[in-house]
Amino acid sequence: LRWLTAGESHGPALVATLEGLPAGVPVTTAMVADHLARRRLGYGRGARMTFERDEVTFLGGVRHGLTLGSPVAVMVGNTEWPKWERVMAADPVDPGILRGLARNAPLTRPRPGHADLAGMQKYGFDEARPVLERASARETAARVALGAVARSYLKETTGVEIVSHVVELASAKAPKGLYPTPADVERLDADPVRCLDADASKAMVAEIDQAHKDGDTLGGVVEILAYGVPVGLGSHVHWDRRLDARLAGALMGIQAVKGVEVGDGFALARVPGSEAHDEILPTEEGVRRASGRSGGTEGGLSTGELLRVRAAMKPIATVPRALRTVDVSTGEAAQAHHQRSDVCAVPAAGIVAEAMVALVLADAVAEKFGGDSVAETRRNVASYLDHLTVR
Ligand code: EPS
Repeated sequence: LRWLTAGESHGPALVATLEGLPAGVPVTTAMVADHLARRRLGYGRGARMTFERDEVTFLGGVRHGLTLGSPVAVMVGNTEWPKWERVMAADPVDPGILRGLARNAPLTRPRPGHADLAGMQKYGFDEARPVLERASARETAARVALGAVARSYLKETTGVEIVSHVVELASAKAPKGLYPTPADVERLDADPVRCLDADASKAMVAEIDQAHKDGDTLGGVVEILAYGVPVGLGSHVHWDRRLDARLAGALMGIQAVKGVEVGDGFALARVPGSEAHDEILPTEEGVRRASGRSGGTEGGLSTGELLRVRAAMKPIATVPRALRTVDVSTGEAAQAHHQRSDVCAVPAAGIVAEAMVALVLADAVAEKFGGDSVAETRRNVASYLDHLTVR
């Protein structure tokens, strides 16, 4: 599969294309809108989440609810666009008009932790607007739109289902070993922080309330679980084919993510080998692992066990209690610019992470099983599973 997104945070729309899916994948506007709505949930998001809507339009690749095998193109409109149509116009605008617009004031006080400063230096801008427009996590709406398509493909061809939950938010933690299943998704989405444990959820909400009062922002950790992943996605034969490497790269590519773990990740580095691996047992259902420490990958291959990955998101860089910076127009010490911001976007990051995992798994499924129609892919999956040398 190949996929790309384009679009700025306050531009007219985000667009995304996905190439390489077979024909016959069920896809509807409503399906994508549902996932986009899930991404907007979560306690601690800023004002924009309440008044902006994500408007979904398929521009290609889908007919009467099914993919055609041609590239899928989807557009997510920014309903905020009318307020920005001159500031973000594609065509030149009279500088006199631009000067009079408060929204167009040059952003010369880059935020520590954001792409602002390094982006200005790299691309040769003297203010941060041209950088932050694309660095913004608004772009994740486009990924979630494609993720919705990828998960439908996964479900149809392999039965894979993806769930995410918030396991840490600042210092509040969900109990260890809590693995929500697809049956828990409704409950998770109804929770303000997408955490299944009621006490932990309350503690997380309290953290956000406190940070809000303090003019601060918070990060956290999300865990993504993929059920029904067949054995043998990815490969041990080359570094860039390893499924865990592909998942880590995809999750690290989410704005503000600073750490990724597969399975028990860093904790495995602290225990002896006898406590780090998942022993292999003969069972009535065939060979199974006795535990899930590896997170469902060994040697860069999926094992057929529960796939489990985590992503750690740092606190949002737009801190209301602004951090120290330099005004690049004067070279003087200053406070970073701040307009409005989310206190915490960790619950939304979980939805984005689901989309990234879906896209990586869809890519690995397409590579392993091929097929130009869903029916053909299914036959290939069934034949492979029927002929496994070890079961
Ligand atoms: C974002 C900053 C905020 C968020 C935005 C991501 O936007 P604004 O600066 O316009 O208030 O609302 O997220 C979205 C719009 C979205 O749909 O997720 C940032 O700097 O990353």
